[in-house]
Amino acid sequence: MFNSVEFPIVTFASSNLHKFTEIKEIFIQKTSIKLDHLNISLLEIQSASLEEVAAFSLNECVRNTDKDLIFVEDSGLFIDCLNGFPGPYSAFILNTIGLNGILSLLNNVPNRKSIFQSTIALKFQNQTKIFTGQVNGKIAMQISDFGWGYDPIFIPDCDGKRTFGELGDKKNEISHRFIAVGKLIEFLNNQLHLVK
Ligand code: ITT
Repeated sequence: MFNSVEFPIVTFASSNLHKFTEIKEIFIQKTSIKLDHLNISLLEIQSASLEEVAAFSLNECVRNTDKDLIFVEDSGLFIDCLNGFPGPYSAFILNTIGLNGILSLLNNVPNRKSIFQSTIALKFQNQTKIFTGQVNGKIAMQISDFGWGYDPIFIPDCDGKRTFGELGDKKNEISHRFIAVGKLIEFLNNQLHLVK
């Protein structure tokens, strides 16, 4: 469909530059599709489902742009002993009680299991396609020095010792986002008849 000089461009709409940087890196590794960034504060509904939040944000975004290929991503940290809280409210909770507040809620709690989820909603030929990625892990006992957002307190099970922040660049090879973006790229490569 596209020749070597005319590659499609897909737009990622988000106010979060860290997310764009990570996604861009994955695109460079896995596809010839170009990634563009639309820096925009997304309208988010209150819902227990990241899929619903992402699909709503995407539709709002599409109404306000003229991009054909556009996606958004909604992430959430689901803590087992808090019945999945903060989940879809992760951004609000980080901005209010912060990482110290989360650790206080887990004071003396032995069950620190949690899941980091990434949910992507893509507009493709007037349809909404959803791609998700999840990583199991646990909440650290203290805040580590590195990383952004929840990275300093989330320890993925596949490492078991270091937080996402302490893993540095390796985070982006194993993260919830890496899994979801991989599924998105596989879909786009197939639909657009591209191979890396
Ligand atoms: P947009 O909605 O504009 O894309 P956002 O920062 O609000 O940006 P989310 O709602 O998806 O993004 O993120 C929920 C919260 O989780 C927010 O506070 C992020 O900083 C944090 N977060 C998301 N992905 C993360 C990751 O990979 N590592 C650490 N924290 C993350």
